[in-house]
Amino acid sequence: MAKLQAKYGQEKEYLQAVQEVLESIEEVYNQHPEFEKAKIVERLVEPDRIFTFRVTWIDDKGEVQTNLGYRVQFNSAIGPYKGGLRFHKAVTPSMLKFLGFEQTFKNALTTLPMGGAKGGSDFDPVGKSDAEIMRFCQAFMLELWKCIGPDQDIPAGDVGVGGREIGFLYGMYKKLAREYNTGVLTGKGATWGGSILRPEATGFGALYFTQHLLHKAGKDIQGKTVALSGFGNVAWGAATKAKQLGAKVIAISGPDGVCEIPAGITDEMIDYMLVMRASNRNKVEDMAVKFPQLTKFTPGKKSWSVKCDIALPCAFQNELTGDDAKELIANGTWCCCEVSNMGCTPEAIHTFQSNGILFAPGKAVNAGGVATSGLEMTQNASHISWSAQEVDDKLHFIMQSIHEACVKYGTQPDGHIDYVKGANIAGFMKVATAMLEQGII
Ligand code: 2IT
Repeated sequence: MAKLQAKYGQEKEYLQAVQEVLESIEEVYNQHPEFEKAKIVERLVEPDRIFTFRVTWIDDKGEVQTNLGYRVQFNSAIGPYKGGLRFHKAVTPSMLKFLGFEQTFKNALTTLPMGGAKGGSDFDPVGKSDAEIMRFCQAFMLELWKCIGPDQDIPAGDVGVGGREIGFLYGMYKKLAREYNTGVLTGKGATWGGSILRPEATGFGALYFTQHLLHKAGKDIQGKTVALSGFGNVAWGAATKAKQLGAKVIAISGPDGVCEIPAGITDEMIDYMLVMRASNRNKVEDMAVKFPQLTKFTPGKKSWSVKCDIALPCAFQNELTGDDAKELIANGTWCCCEVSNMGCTPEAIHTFQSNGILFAPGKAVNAGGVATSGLEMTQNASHISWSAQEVDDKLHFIMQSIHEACVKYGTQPDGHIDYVKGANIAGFMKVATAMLEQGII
C-alpha cells in the first residue's frame, strides 16, 4: 500500500478499493508463499493496460465538444476482459481503475470465465438530447472499436450507459469493424442479441443475495421496509424484486434529494423510474411531482435519513458514509446490502460491522448483473436465446453460489460471517491461482 500511495497518491478511489482487498486477503496470502514468490499482489493491483482517447462530437447548438474516453483492461487471468462503461462527469482514471479492480474479483465470483475491465468517459449525460447521446456514443466508438472484441473485451452498461446507449454503440461498432458478432457488447436489446432479464439482473440478483443472507441469519424479507438510493437501472430492478418478495420500498433518491413513499412503492412508480432515467434530468423530485399524494420529496437529504429495516445503496461509490451508517443504526436499520460498486465508505462498513449489522459488499451483491452479461455472451456464442425462466434459474443458482463462497471464506472462528472478507478471499483465490498456473507474464 505504501508503494501504491507514493505512486498513485491522487487516485483515492483506486487506493480505497485496493486497501480493502489487501486487508481482507492478508492472512490467506501469508499462508501461500507461492503467491508471494510470484509477486501476485504486485501484479494484480496494476491494470494490464489502459487506453485513453479523445472523443470529439457536435452538440445540438452546433458547437464542438471534446471529452476523454477510457478503457481499462484490468486482468485476463480467468477470461476475456469484461465490464461496463460509465458516462459521468466525474469519471477519471482513478474511478475506472477502482471499478476495473473490483470487477476482476466480482467476475471471479460469478462462476463464469470472465476477466475484469471498465471504461467510460467524463461525458455528462444530464440535460443531453437523444441525438446528442447518439453522436457522443458514435464518436466514442470511433476509438473504442479497436480495443474490443467478443473474445477480447466485452463492454456493457454502467452509470449513464443503458440499453439506449448500448444500441448506439453497437450500431457504430458494426459500421466500423464490419463484424456482426453480437457478443462484442452485452446489455443489448432483446430483439438483437440481448438476454432476457439482463436489464433486471443486477437488482434481481441483489435481492436474491439479500434473501440468502437473511435466511442464513434466520430472518426473512417479507414485510420489511427497504430504503434504496438512486432511481436508475439498478434501483429499478431492486425495487421491482423487493416488492415481488413482499418488502415495502419506502424511499428512493437522486442527487437532488430523497423521495419518501410511506405506503411503499407501486408498480406505476417503478415504471415511472424508467421514464425518469430516459429523460436525462437526473431529478428524483420528478417522482414526487408525478405522484404527489403518495410521496414526500425532501431536497438535499439522502435515503439514509429514512427509518428502515434494510438499506440498499444502488447509486454511486461512497454514497453511504460513516455518519449515514450511524444515522441508519440509530433509526433501527439492521441490514445493509451494498448494490452499488463500493457504495459504502470504509468508515460506514466499519460502523456496520462493529455494530453487528448484517452487511455484504457490492462485488458479491451486485454480481448478478455481470453474471447475466456472461449468460448473454453464452447465448450469443451459441446463436440462441433462453427464456426468462432459464435465465432466472441460472441467475438464482449463481447468486446462491456466490453466497456460499462468501460463507465458505468469510466464516470467522466465532461463527459470524464476514461477507467482505468472504467475497474478497473467494475472488482473490480464483484469480491468484489462475495467474500462478499461467506463469510470469
Ligand atoms: O459493475 C458492473 O458489474 C456492471 N456495470 C456490469 C458489467 C457487465 O459487463 O455487465
